[in-house]
Amino acid sequence: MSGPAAQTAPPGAASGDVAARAAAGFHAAYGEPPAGRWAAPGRANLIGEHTDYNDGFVLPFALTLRTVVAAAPQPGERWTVRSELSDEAVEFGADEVDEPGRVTGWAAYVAGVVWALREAGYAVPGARLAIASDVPVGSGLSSSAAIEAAVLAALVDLGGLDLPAEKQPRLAQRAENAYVGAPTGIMDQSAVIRCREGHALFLDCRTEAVEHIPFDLDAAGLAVLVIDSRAPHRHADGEYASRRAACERAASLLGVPALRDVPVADLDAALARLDDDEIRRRVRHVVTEDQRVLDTVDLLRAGRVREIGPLLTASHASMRDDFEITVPEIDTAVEAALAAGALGARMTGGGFGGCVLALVDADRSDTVAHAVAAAYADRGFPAPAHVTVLPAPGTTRLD
Ligand code: GAF
Repeated sequence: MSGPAAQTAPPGAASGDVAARAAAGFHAAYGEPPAGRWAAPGRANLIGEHTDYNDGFVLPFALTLRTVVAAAPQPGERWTVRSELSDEAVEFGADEVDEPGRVTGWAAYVAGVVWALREAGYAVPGARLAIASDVPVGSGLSSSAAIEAAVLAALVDLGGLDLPAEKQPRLAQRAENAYVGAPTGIMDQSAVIRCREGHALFLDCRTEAVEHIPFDLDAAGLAVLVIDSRAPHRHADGEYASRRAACERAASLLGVPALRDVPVADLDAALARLDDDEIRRRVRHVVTEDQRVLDTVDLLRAGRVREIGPLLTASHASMRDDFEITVPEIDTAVEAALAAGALGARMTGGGFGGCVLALVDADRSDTVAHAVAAAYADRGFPAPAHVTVLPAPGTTRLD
């Protein structure tokens, strides 16, 4: 991502570089070229936040920022991993993998995938891996799902494992939930694995049915600006888990399997049955957010891309006021983007920091980015970063 004074990078500009870095990292670590390279993108969520673990709807798209894994088989049940994130290689065998908690830090995402494959009964090939990434860590763009997906694709191909792409998100999510210990839903892994270039992924998180919805920004003369708020994640893990617990409690109080089962037409009646105001607001966010996803999909299907702006902005207000997952930096970025002419703007991802996306006329992208930077300077916040993005493909084998 660029700083506020720099030009936004053309989408895809870093892709060749990151693939070359993965190959070079592999060669430097292991003294030979890799057998192949696998790329998985970061993602932005266009709309549908905290709906995935409520069995609801989401509409993410993949980014051109990617994580690339260069890999080759090695004998036995041993895995060696290098990452640009660390000077040290991490090596583990089946014993360490089979005991969640023994491999920690960034390597847990790799070990978690090996563990989840083994738990599902796959004969996972031993492998050497080298990881390079352009997906910023801790910005809410799914850098962890990108590692999981790229490693999974590499191991599936190297081992000739029978695990089609549509079944890979659940397995990668299992690695994240049960091995890494983050109680996330299915959105991020689905997005980074299943997205298509030029499309957003309309995912029903209960059935895992997908529809690839054309999201042609160029044709509409629009751009999506992703602004990294640079806000430190404040208690993000605990707050995420507590939102999830509140939603599950609300579903149980309402006697439904999940909040997805509360139709928006029945929302007022459902809210009247709940005593706790905080729980009521959580429910209102999830139920109205599911409807906003459906409305956004309808507009995109009809080619009315410009008209989704107000839905994005309404989603942000709901996250801010009802789900209470935004922070001052994020709200400042959204307000400044809208004041500078963005058609819609919202936080994307789990919340408590991370990124904002703004739908803008392509020729106003720099103006909006600079307005956000100026608002940050006024408030004394550290300068934000920004990049314009286009919907990119999901996990791919490069060579
Ligand atoms: C994080 C989680 F990983 C997703 O599963 C999803 O819940 C998201 O927050 C909020 O929509 O990215």
